[in-house]
Amino acid sequence: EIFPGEEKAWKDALKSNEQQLTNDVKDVNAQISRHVEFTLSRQPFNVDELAMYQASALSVRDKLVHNWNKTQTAHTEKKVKRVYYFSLEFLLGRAYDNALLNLDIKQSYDESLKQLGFSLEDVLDVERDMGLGNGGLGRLAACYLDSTSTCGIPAWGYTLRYSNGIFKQVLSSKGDQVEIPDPWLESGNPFEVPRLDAAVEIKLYGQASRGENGKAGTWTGGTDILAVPYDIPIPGFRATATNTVRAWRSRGKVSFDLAAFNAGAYDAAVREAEEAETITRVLYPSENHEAGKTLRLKQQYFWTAASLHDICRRFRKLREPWSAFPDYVAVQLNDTHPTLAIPELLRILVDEEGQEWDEAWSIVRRTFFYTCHTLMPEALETWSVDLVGWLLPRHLQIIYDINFHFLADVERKFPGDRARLARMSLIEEGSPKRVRMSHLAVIGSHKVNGVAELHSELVQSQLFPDFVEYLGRDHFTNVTNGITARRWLYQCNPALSTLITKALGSEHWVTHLDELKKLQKFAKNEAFKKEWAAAKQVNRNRLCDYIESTTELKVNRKALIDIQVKRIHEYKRQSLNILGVIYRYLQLKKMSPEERKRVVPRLSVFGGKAAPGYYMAKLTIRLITAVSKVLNADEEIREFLNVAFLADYSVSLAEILIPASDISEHISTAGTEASGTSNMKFLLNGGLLLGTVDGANVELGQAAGEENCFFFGVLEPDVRELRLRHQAGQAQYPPQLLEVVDALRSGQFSAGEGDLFEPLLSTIFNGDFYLLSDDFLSYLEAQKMVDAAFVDTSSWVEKCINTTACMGRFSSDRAVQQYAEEIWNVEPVDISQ
Ligand code: B1N
Repeated sequence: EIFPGEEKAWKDALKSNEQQLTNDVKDVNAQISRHVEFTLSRQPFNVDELAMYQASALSVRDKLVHNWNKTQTAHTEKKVKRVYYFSLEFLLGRAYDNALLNLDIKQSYDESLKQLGFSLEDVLDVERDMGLGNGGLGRLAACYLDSTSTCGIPAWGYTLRYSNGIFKQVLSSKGDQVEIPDPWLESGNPFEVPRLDAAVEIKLYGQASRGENGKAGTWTGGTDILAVPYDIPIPGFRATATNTVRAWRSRGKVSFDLAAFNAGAYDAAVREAEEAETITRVLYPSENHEAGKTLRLKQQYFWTAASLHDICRRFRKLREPWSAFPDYVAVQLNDTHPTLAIPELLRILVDEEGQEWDEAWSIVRRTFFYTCHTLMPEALETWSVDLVGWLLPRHLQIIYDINFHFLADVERKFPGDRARLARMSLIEEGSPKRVRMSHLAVIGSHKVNGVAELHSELVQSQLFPDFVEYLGRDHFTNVTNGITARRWLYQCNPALSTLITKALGSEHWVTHLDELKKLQKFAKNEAFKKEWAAAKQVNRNRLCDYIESTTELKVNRKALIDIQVKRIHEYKRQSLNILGVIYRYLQLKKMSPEERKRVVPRLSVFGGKAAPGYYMAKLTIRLITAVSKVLNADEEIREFLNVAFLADYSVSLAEILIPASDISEHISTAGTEASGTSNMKFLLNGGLLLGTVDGANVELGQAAGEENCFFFGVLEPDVRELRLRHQAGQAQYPPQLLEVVDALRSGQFSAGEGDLFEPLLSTIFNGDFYLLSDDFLSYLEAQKMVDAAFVDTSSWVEKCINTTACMGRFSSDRAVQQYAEEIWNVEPVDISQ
């Protein structure tokens, strides 16, 4: 039975709801005012910008919900295979503008808000970013969900609903990073729907027992915590298909302990509930670095267990045998963070569903897929065996059992190779013993992929060579990352999008990014080039306005805009960039006013957060802000060279920065940046690349043509040798670098405090692990080429057009379709209107 009660009554009522969703301005006015009056319970005189944001966003949500219900009904009726993207981070940014554009109702809302006395632009600006991520890994998850909806692939994102997302970054008067909490839910979130009825209980601690020879074990006692799902709709572009990000919130199971409460111990009564809620209180603010905190492991289990519970409940409704589970379910593990899903699904199958071990293990291995996002040793997760055993006693037994079977099999294939067994074991021997999550993810998955061609090669040769031998090459593959052109061109860059649409004759390119290729034939068209440059100037002005309104800087609007925005990390080498800026400054100081006039003016923009405990990253921010202050105070120089450090880099700020760049810097030490994704965004928006031969830069260069990029630096195969040379004290330091170091040591950039930056400089002279000294000269050389190329405006614009034209491959639509075909075996579904 679909309808309780009278079918006709339901159908008439639903029909009338649907009729109320029209997009004429008059109807939109009515929809918004209904939310003002009934949802917010306010009157027109009492509507401020926040209230207008809430009411109008809720009216947009109504339209999303309508498509959402249709999508879920179609998926259920057609019994389709779904993909579940498990990611501890979803860096969604803002939802409102994106929804307006995807639903093609922005004009109606613009006009409606005008009539109701508001500016849409200001109302859009009220929305807080959903900052549920640190950087590239979390934003990638957001782009992928966008693409699954647009491409009609049935998908769910599973994550945690942190009540505090990534911290807000402000700068102290000295120019140091200060972290401020981000209670983004303070004034509610109109784009989420709580599903209190779908809450599940998650156990921690307790006692476990193994079953007899591979039969069901038990897990009893412990503490039960409630996981409550909050759903966020992810609309496709001009499509009905609307997928879901389901974010779990932890709650105490009983709101307080009645016995303790009656005994007058109020604080004790609420403590347990408080502790439960702590699990989703905050996002861990480090990227590419694992702190190994107990709360983080609790987060990982809480999230994966709740998500699997949900998936299994959905599967049971199909009344299919468990052997069919992988025909309906593909789970993508976004890095090793959700690896506990592997022993958890085994536990469900063996302990709760009575499956035999071998059958259960086979189901698990056909269900999971693992994406590796890094090579950095400090980012590879291991958890102490004692901690896992204390928090998840049954899972530790299961991990040991997996390891037992696994090592026996390795021994069969490579008899007598004890060193190999030790290298491959799921358990790292030592005190304490530790569980290697990446090994568990590799053997518990059907396929393992890296995120760019170079990275996927290194995953096989550096990280998992033993596993390539054991499992075969086919177990490993590459899917180069991608970005959504909806947010990262259509939405963030209206000036350029309008021009592209005009040139190509339609908006078809927004969902078929390969069509940008057709821009090539305009690359020599003078009128088109003029319009292209004008669009860029609109975006440069927007950024300059932003800089002048948020900092004390006065900027030269004709300057070449050079941007490096990403997490602050030694391997990303913001320090190389700022040392290069200092070198440029020192040269400018030596020039006569006449000579200076021949120099291409430069505005260097930095942005990015440092993990709160990462000393060297924070010192790098201090160095950048210190240089900025000196340059801005230097009246002789500042029109030729200025530096801006923009506080609180975020998705929304990226939307202003990315369209404005002339060049952007992606200058990691070769072999350290897995892919990078902002590199793709900058090039898509008609900026050129200044980069090392690393991550996706390699493929971007192949696509755009090397003549349109500025590459420099040592190559990955040479890195090991160079590091050894540094360790042996045989390194050479170029005089240009020493000149910069001397200036820093003189205190010129630190009010006479000559040793302020010494810890940073000393890394260069002690091992220089990230090879700054080896790359400094070629970096300066590349910057010289940039200046030379920029002088020839006409050929510069041509390079930009040709670059944008070649970015089709870097669409996240291509990436998710590749995952769907080559990895998940999931097909797109047509959601009829
Ligand atoms: O993932 C991005 C890549 O484009 C970047 O190159 C890569 O650095 C980034 C632990 C990470 N790798 N690992 C992380 C994030 C949070 C955390 O707690 C590791 N982030 C990346 C998308 O593939």
